[in-house]
Amino acid sequence: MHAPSALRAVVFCAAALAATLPFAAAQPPPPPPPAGRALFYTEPNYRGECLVVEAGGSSENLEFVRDARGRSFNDRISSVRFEGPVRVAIFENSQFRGSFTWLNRNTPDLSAFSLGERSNTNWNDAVSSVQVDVVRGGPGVFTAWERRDAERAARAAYRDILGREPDPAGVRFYLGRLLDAGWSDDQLRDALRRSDEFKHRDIGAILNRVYTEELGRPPDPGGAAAYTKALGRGMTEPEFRAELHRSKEAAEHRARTAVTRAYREVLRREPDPAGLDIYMKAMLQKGWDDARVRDTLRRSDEFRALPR
Ligand SMILES: [Ca+2]
Repeated sequence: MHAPSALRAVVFCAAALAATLPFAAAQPPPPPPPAGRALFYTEPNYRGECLVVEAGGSSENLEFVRDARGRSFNDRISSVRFEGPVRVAIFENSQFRGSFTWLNRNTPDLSAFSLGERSNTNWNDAVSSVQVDVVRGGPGVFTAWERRDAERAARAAYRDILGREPDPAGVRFYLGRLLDAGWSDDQLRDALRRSDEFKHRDIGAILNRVYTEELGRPPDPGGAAAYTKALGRGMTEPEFRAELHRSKEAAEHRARTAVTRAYREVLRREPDPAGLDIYMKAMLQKGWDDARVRDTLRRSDEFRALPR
């Protein structure tokens, strides 16, 4: 039995156990044996019909993958067994769309995993497409978390990726993924980047907020276009902020803001252009900090002449 070429990575358990598929002499030699595979079963505890997906393989629509009796595997998977260093991503819809979750080890009953953050349904009989990844560094992909560390990781990931503190439902959901599915910190962050909230961020508002805070001005058309694209591709707000923060313009904005504040506090006036220029240069080129600017202003004749 030959699998169609688009589904080469997908074979049924029975076929996997059979002798190697015959190859005609003219064909290139078969690829080296894969690093591992995942076995998807239609019943809990690795029973029922079984579908094998080799490491590095995927199936984008289980509707078209049939068991030995000709029934589709779509929305029928109930347990998943691992062989070798692989991890599995399961998706609610075909084409790797809809809710998704990582599985890092044998999963005897998918009904233990809720489908989404605010969903009452679970993953049993819901899987429509799958990916099986090779895991570098061998087995041990399941991360065993201390509860407190997991909570800390979830909060940090929320702040870094979504730019906010997590809500109770979000903490509960992702804490479950870390503790029960053994997600790594990277997998958690990847999942947050794939979340609806992240995908539907108000990119215009992020642009305006970060430009104003880092550069003290609205975005120019060129910068807006470039960063709209980068944010659309998954750049987080903190990553964007860090990038602007490193720019020469941001350093100048910080120095101008610091000198202006020092003038207002010490001399009770706005800086004149010459003074602003001198102290900005001192900060940018000689590494002066705010305190040194203030001290120097306090030693000026102008400060001594101020009424007490
Ligand atoms: Ca489905």
